[in-house]
Amino acid sequence: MPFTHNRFFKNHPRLITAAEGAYYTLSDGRRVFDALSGLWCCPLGHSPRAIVEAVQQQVAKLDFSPSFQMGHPAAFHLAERITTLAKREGDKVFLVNSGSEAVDTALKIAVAYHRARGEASRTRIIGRERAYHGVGMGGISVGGIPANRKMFAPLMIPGVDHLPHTFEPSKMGYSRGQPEWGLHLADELERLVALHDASNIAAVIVEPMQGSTGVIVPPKGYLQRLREICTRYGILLIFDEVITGFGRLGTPFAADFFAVRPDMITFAKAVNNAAVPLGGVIVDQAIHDAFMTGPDHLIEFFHGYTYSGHPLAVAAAHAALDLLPTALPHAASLSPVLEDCVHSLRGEPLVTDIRNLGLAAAIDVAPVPGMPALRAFQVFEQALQRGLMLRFTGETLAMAPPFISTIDEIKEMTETLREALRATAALG
Ligand code: PXG
Repeated sequence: MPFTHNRFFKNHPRLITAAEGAYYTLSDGRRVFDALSGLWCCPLGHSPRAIVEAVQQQVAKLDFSPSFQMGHPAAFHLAERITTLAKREGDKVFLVNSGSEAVDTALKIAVAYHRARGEASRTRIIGRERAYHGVGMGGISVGGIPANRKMFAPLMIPGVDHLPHTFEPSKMGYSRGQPEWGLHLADELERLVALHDASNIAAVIVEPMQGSTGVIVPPKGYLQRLREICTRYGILLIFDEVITGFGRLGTPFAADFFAVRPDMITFAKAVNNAAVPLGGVIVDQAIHDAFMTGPDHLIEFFHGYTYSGHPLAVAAAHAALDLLPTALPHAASLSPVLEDCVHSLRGEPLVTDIRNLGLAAAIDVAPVPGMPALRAFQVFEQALQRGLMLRFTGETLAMAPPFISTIDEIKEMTETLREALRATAALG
């Protein structure tokens, strides 16, 4: 099983049998609130009728269509809708099937772009500590989660550096929204440029808000500073928006929220509410155009997947994009509710930090001495028993409720978490 304690799971199986709206049904019949929208996947709630019908109709009409040297109209239309939503008319979209594929695709585009322009020495990629960019060879190389890297060290791509992460609890504890402290950490990019010379650096990739590692919110001005430095040295800036894309911060993309224009945006998950696997990369028009050289009967970019632009995934995305204009303002209006709710947990037993941005929040708990990662797991178990499915990772509990949640559901989620924290503390 992916990222799972397999032996524990076999002895304590937790099986989901159905889902509707903001709730899962477990195999014992209990309904639980889906506090992480799947794995940040289903902001529109589970099985919205319009998405179900779109996929049903599509499988009957065109179940699969090859995307090598052929195409289907809905995929091109989707690319246009996505670039319009991102206010990036003229940009291009490369469709894939997951966030990991989107990241590896973006890294390949970055290196190939510089080469196509005659700057073949620009090969180094800069990621960030604590980053999660999926599990492809590129993604783990630029990623910064030690456990995801250490077993695979010999397989990683060469020439990767990491910026420091921006989480410093002593400077930003219990911050609401963006922390005031930490802008200077963006200047570490200047040091890497000085060390390697810009002529050797292809791209910087960051999650605008770090998700998987526990909702690390960028300091004020940090992403703008990264943009300035990248622009100054001709380095491409890639935002990995697999979690933030399609509304999680209350804007279509995090790029809108922070008013920063990256050169590429990777996305997946919420693009089609995860009904069928789909991901992609938004690529600046100028990057695309740099590939368009040579005889026009030849392939310009030797990359792609059998299922790129799969008709079912594309149909689900069109239906999801139809629903987004209503869901997005609701998500934005729930953000302050979530902020107030989660910060009301300050002072509860075990809690060491709370942070939030958009419709996402995280709570850190004090570790069980000598047993890393056990405490959050205990809280997760206590919450699950009480009808709430959180996400736990390390000493962090994360929440990213569906956009369709009600204010009462956000409040109830918080109170259940409060009970779970108290019950966990009582375990000793
Ligand atoms: N980039 C980012 C920023 C992600 O968050 C990926 C790439 C990889 O996507 P795929 O589709 O290949 O899994 C992700 C995935 C969590 C959690 O608990 C987050 C992810 C996946 C599973 C759990 O935060 N993000």
